[in-house]
This record gives sequence, C-alpha cells and structure tokens, in this order.
Amino acid sequence: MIDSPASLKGLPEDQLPTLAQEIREQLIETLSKTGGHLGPNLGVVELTIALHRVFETPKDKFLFDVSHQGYVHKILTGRGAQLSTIRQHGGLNGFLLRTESEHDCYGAGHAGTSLSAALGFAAARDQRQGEEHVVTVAGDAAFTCGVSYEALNNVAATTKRFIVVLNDNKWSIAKNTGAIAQHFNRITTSPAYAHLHEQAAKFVEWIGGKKARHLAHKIETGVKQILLPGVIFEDLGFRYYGPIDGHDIPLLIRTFEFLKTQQEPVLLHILTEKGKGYAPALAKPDKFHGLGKYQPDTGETDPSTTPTYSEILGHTLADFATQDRAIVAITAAMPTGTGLASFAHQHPDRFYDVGIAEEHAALFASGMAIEGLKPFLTIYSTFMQRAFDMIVHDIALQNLNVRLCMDRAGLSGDDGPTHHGLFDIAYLRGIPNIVHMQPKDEEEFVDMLWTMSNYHQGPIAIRYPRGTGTGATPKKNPELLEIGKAELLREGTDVAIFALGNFCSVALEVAELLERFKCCDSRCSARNEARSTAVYSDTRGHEHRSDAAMRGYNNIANALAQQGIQAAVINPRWIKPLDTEMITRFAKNSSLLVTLEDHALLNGFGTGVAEHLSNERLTTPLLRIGWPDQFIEHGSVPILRKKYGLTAEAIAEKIIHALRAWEKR
Ligand SMILES: Cc1ncc(C[n+]2csc(CCOP(=O)(O)OP(=O)(O)O)c2C)c(N)n1
Repeated sequence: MIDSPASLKGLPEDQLPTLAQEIREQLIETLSKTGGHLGPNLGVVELTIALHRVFETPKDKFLFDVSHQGYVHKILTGRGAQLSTIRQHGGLNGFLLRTESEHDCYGAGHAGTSLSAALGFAAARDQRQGEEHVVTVAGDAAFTCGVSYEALNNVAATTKRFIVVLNDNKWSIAKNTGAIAQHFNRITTSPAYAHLHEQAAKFVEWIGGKKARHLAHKIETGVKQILLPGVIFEDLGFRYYGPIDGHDIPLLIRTFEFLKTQQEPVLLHILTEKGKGYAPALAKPDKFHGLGKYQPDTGETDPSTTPTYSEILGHTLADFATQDRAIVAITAAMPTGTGLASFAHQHPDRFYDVGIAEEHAALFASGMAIEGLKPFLTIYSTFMQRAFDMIVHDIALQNLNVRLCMDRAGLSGDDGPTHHGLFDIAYLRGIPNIVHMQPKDEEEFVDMLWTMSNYHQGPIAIRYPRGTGTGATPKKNPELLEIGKAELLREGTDVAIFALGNFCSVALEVAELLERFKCCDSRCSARNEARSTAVYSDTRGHEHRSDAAMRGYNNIANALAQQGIQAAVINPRWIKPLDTEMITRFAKNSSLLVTLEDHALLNGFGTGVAEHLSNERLTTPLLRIGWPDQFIEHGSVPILRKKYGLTAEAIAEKIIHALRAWEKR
C-alpha cells in the first residue's frame, strides 16, 4: 500500500498503472458504502499519481479546485486507510482541509477559488525567493467561474513560475455549458488534435530523462506543433500546452518534469474521462459526480420514494410555467441538484444553466425581471453567498421582482462546512425590500412558491432544506399565503416556541415532551413515563443531562403548581417581515419565548425576534436555539443535531433549564 508520496516515488514506473488500477478499485468499493464524489476522482487517478511522482508536497503546493477530486491525493498522502470514514462524523472530510493533512495546503468546497489562491502562494514564494512549485488543478467547469478569469488576468504580472492543469472532462456536474466549454471542445476536436498521440509520443522522447533541461528550446519547437492557434490562455500570458491524454502516466510525468523547469506561467490542458474505469459512472457522469451508497457491481442505487424539496421545486415550477409564459428558471451549474432538470425537460426554452457563475446568474435575473419576466434564481444557500453584492446592489436596491430559491438551507450534513446553508438569513435580513420565508413542510413549500410567483412588489426569497421534509402532499391548487402572517400550530400558555421551517416538526415533539413532564406526583403514571424517557436517554450516554432535566422538571412542575408545561408552537413562515403581532401576543402571555432555526444563531431568525422584543420593550425571556457561532464540521444531520443540542430531547431540556433560571430570579 502506498501511504506517502515518498513510497510512491520508490515504485518502479512500470508499476504505476497497476497502482492506478488498485486505487480505482479502492475508490469504487469504498465509496459504494460511504457515498462521495466517485466520477471526478476516477478521472484524476493518473494525474494525481504523476503529480506526486514529480513534485514534492508539502514543500510544493497543490491546489485542487472545489477539491472534490482530492480523494486520490488523500490516498497518496497517508490517508488511504481512512478512506472508509470519508464524509462521516470524525472521519475524513470530503474535500481538502488544511487541518486534515500537511499535504492539503488549501481547503475548498466552492468552485473557482484555486487559481487566485494559488497565485497568492506563488507571489508569497517569489517575495521570499523560494524554490517551491505551485500547481493548481482546475476542471473545465472551473473556467466558467468569473473569478478564475480574475486570477488569470493577474498571473503574468505577478509571477513567472506558475503551473495550471486544466482537467477537461467536458462535464461540470451536468454537461459543461457555454462558450468556454465550446472553445475547449473546438481545441480537442480540431484536425491538429488528430495527430496528437504521435506528437505526444515524440514529445515524451524529446523530454525524457535528465536531458530535459538542455533540450528546452527543442521542446519549445516540438510543443508548438501541438499548440493550437487561438487558445485564449496564450493571450492571457500563459504558455499553453496540450491537449494531452490525462490517463497516460509516463506522458504526464515527462510533461510535468518539463513544465517544472519553465520560467513562465504554463497551462497544461489534459483530457480525462469522468468515471474512468467504471462503466456505470461512464454511462451516467452526472449521477456519479457525487452520490450516496450504490451497488459496486452494477452502480445501482436505492430508488427514492419520497420526493425531495428540490424535486418538488422542479415539478412545481414546471407546472406553473405551463400556465405562465413569464416564468423562467436559472441554475448555476446545478440542474439536477436543484431539481430544475424536470423544468428544463418541459420548458427547455425558458431554462438557463449559466455555468458556475452565481454572480452572473443574479445580474442576469435582474435584467430579465426589469423586462417583465419572472426569474426563479435557484441556487444552494451556500453558493448564493457568491451573489451577495448583486442581491444588494442590483436586485434589492432596484427592488426587482427576482425570486431567490435557496436549496440546501440549513445543515447540509456530510458535505460539511463548505456546504452548510447556515448563513442566508444573516446575509439577507439586513437588506431592505427583501421578503424571506421558510416552509414547515412540502405542502406549504408549494403554497410559498405560488405566493412567490404572484408577488410583484420586489425581491422574494425562500429557503428550504436538503432532502425530504415531513412527506406532506402538496394540494392540487396551491394557496396564496398572506405575507408576514405566522401560523399557530398548537396552543399553549407557558412557553411559546417559534420554530422555523423544518424545526416545526421538532417543536411539536418538544411540546409533547414538555407536556409529559407535567406532574410531580411520584405515583403519577405520566411522571413515571417521563422519568423512564429520561432513563432511556441515560443509556444512550445522556445520563447527566437527563438527571438535570428531571431536576429542572421537578422545580418547574412545582413552580407551575403541578399545572404542567404547556407549550404553544408557532410556524413563523416569514423571516422577514416577521409576524410581530403574533410575537407580541405570546410575549405578553407566556413565561418564555423560544426560537428554533436551522441556521446560525448569530443574526438569525431568533435575532429578529429579539430585536422586536427590544423595540417593544417586552421583557419576556427569549431562548434562541440554532447552530452556534462556529463552523460546523461534517457528519450526518442526526449526529450533528445531537452533538449540538438540537434534538427534541435536548431542546426540551434547554427549555426546562431556562424556565428554572427564570423561576429563580
Ligand atoms: C460556487 C460553486 N457553485 C457550485 C458548486 C457545485 N459544484 C461542485 S463540483 C461542480 C462541477 C465541477 O466541475 P469541474 O470543475 O469541471 O470538475 P469535475 O467534477 O468535472 O472534475 C459544481 C458545479 C460549487 N462547488 N461551488
């Protein structure tokens, strides 16, 4: 087993294809149990072997764009034995992480960041006259990101030693789109490329071995024969090489050996196959870009029965669009992830995949909105962060009717901190003109989409979680919801829980638990049942907290003269504008207000409630529950909710503690 770049360097070169095969088998087998980015990693096995063979991390710096294709790098840098823990809590992260290995010089998860960051490494090296190499690997879709060009625009003026590998497999998650993709396609299908293999073989001959340096000028001439005219990178100050076969290990090794001698920025264009070596992934590159568990022999996955929020969005918008010619849908390279694939299928002329270009997508939507179209800008909450300035300066300031649909809002789970959607309330709530909402279930989701479609007073945003909800079936004819009106789900006189979106169902469970803690007569069966729940929790490692809960329960139950803890549950629906009337009403009539949200606590929904209480000089205690002020690691949602005290049991305990603290004052 290769467990370090040094052991890789010790292998005879003719054994490297066997190593590549073993790595492929390990990826296919392991990811069938863990899920993960299979296709992209199968495509970079040879590339990553060649890079580690020629360069020397951690001295040399490798940056991988998005870094979802970094599993092979993990394997070759001592983490192969832990691959089976990938994307699980406490295990390897699905992306590169500076804290995970000294070989990960830069973390990522969002696209388009590698070129600029790598240029920063190169500039720092030049400042201190360092010798190390900086190599960045970016997929063809990374070149649909505007920020990649901001980097390219600065390279020639910044450094003379900079190596970019363009890993061209023609796929983003879906098929790569736009003029740049076509440009790459023209290069690879040009007649000159037909002779590539022959020329590449000569190239390897020329630059083979140690003579490479002395032959540099010859190589230059040789390479120029396989250098195609009009390649945009040349105009940006790069020496462009390629395209070459990205699965040919000797060719890659010789090429990198040559490129590392160059005193000018170089871009190597390699051609790879996403999913190389695994038929199911080759057949469906989109599905196998990133997926859950599958059957390793066939690639089959379990059929999902309940539709996800994303799927509901796609079908619903497609239905609305059949009646309403003004509706258009925009995605930034995520047609399947956002569910818009079904919209695209039904309304191809009103569907826009703009590439990984969230900023452009937002501006594009602005222009459409001014001209009377109804753009639904459908982007994951975490990626919408990119478009912040456009939302402020273009959409909100001009009060444009752009509909922002934020998928994966809340904890995203196994993808980890780069993908959690925990900040969108924070970044939207301070912007004037925006209406923002979150549905409690799928039925309300469709009502909200309908409301958005019929709202014409400015920007309107919806956040909804990854995966499925409660399974509530949407109505045939969706309802228009009154903006800023919350929904009372359950009456209660002691505590009022304002539970945003997917936390409504948790809050209803909390209310049940609180009710069960209501009697302190030791002969009472309800109390015994409550105590047995606490003891049951004990066996799952919650002993201390459950005891504390029982103590809290006793006090509160006494304080409430054995009346029990009656919790009202409110579905706020609207993050902005808040239903201030409802908040005031419960603030005046309850001992405690609670807010629950699948969002960062800082500047979240609860903050809005606190501001209202303060504005109205209402002194009712407020307990805000959400994700703490730190980046939340990767792991399954249930594990992380348990760890951070966001299960129904933990929330009930917090409420009892808060009531107890209030009682003591
Ligand atoms: C800003 C941003 N938007 C969207 C994504 C989702 N995303 C992850 S990988 C990917 C496609 C990457 O394609 P490419 O760079 O060509 O690499 P490949 O997977 O084909 O190797 C996309 C769109 C992201 N990571 N970051």
